[in-house]
Amino acid sequence: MSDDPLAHGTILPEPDLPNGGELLATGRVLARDWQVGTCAFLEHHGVASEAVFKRDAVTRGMIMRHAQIGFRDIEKTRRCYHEIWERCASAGARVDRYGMTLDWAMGYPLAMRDSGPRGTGMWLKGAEDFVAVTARAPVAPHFGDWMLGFPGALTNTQWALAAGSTAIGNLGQLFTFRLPGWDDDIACVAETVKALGLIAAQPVEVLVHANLDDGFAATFQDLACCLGAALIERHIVEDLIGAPMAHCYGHHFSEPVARLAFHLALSDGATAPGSMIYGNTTSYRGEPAQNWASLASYLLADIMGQRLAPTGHAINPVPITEGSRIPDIDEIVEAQLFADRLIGQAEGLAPLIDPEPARLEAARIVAGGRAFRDAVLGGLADRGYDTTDPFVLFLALRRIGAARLETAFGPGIPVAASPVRRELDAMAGRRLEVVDTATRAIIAGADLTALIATSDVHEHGKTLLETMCRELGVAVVDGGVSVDPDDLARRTAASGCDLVCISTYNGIALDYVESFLEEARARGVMVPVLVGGRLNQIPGNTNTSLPVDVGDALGRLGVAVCRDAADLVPALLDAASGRQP
Ligand code: B12
Repeated sequence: MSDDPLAHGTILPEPDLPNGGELLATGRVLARDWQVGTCAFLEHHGVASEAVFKRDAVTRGMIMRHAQIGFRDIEKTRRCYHEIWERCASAGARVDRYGMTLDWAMGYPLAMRDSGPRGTGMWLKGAEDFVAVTARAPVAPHFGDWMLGFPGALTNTQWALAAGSTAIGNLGQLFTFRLPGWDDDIACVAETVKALGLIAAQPVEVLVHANLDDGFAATFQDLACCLGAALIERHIVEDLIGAPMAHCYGHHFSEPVARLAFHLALSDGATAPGSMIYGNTTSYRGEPAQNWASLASYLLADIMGQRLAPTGHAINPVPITEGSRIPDIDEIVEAQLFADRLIGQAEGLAPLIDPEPARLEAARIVAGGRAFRDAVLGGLADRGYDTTDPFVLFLALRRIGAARLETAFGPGIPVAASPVRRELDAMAGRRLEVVDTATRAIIAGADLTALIATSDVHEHGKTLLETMCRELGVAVVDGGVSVDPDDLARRTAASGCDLVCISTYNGIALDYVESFLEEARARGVMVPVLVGGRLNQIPGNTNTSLPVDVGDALGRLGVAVCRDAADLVPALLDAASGRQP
């Protein structure tokens, strides 16, 4: 066995993995029966695909606009597909594309969808359901979440194509997302490669979308590695598979210079055209009025970016309520009208802005990104991976993960530090500076161990708690990301930890904690449990689209309900005091 943690035999030990070429061929054959159908957008604008529309928009100096929709209630989604477009139009504004938020249940193979867990999104049962939505208004349908990257990838892609969708994703999720209870990553990648074969064989251009922030970009420490990841995806999709690649970024890009710099870097050969620029949703914490300022700040950077280097990306005015729950129709319209006015006003503001610092940072990101791409592809080839096979590359990258890729192939000396890491360190610092010396001494002296885990892909809360624990002299056991409740109970029992911290965001807080406690009790685990994040859930047996807070119910289960990371400190103090002789 090799000492190299990235050795081929360590990362891909299975003797009979599927062959990428054969998977692509399986997908291509399906293009005889499954081709891009029509939808109100393609008909109204008389274009063959959204890519054509995007290039035309660039030529005309028009900035596209994106809105994210997808309620659990399909009728409501159909209604809003038309209503948002109509209300924007009657106020003289446009909405050009909708990102459709599918429920995670749709990521499972067809046969498992009825019995699997449900999230907060929309669930379409077949091609006719897709068509019934996209026929409602001349807005380009983009199907991204829970499509590519999951065992249901091929089925969902067939249905989306039939409904006239010419932007399909979300390749970013292939690298990081995990369906609850689903451990077969080979099926996730194999079905995705088949779907990409089908997309590449379409008679019109179908953009393969990847949201970088859904993938490795959220956890890389350096923006050069984020760009490098985009370049690697582009190489696999365009050079190896033959489909056009379109990138999206934005959730985590809070600093205007870094945001604009990343856009300029991406426009230098990584994506053309781009899908959309996501809203800087991590900046939505606080009162509504404060969040409006965040909306204006990131939109302005994105509008300037499209003026300086038009890429066809649609800008995305995310409603300010997004920080606390799924936004409703009125709020989506409000945000669109805000963006429309801002685009007009940005004309007058442009001369006040000096893009030079962003250009300089972009040049560093481009050089660092290309070096990272070459180091990753070269490093894998040297280790005997077949880097001409998309299946091998996707599976290897997913299994290696962001942290190990960055350590092995990253720049070493930072090129452009990622804003996420800096923000999390600052959040930890603010909470720790008020902890007095006596408290610190008690906690540090108690030799505590905390096991920290997440129920889903959101891992910033976990990183924040880990940073705080280390600063306070508490040992950390990694309980995992997107870990199932039974696995978490097993890890807790094995770890001998003094307390468990669960960070959960996907609207399943109550179900998740109940199952965890049941599994933990069965294993005789009796340690304090802290739960934080987004503590809500859609009420069972209803078709309501909005989750409700379940803090009280969680409290009744006997766990510590934490609304802030600062709640960690008294819990550690209790655990430490319990340990005092
Ligand atoms: C960043 C983000 C993402 C990133 C995550 C990147 C990553 N690798 O971590 C990406 C883009 C990948 C993402 C994906 C999704 N997201 Co998201 N995301 C967010 C966002 C913008 C920020 C959350 C965050 O990390 N905040 C940073 C942390 C540090 O701060 P905080 O959340 O305020 O937490 C504080 C406390 O709660 C505490 N804390 C947190 N956990 C714990 C635990 C303990 C024990 C303690 C003591 C304290 C504590 O620490 C913080 C400081 O006090 C929120 C919206 C928002 N503005 O909050 C949506 C949000 C959480 N996401 C949401 C959703 C729906 C999703 C998706 C399901 C969407 C989809 N694509 O289908 C996917 C998840 C898919 C999956 N596989 O699970 C919803 C959840 C809806 C709900 N439950 O009501 C939100 C609220 C957005 C929304 N309104 O729709 N997301």
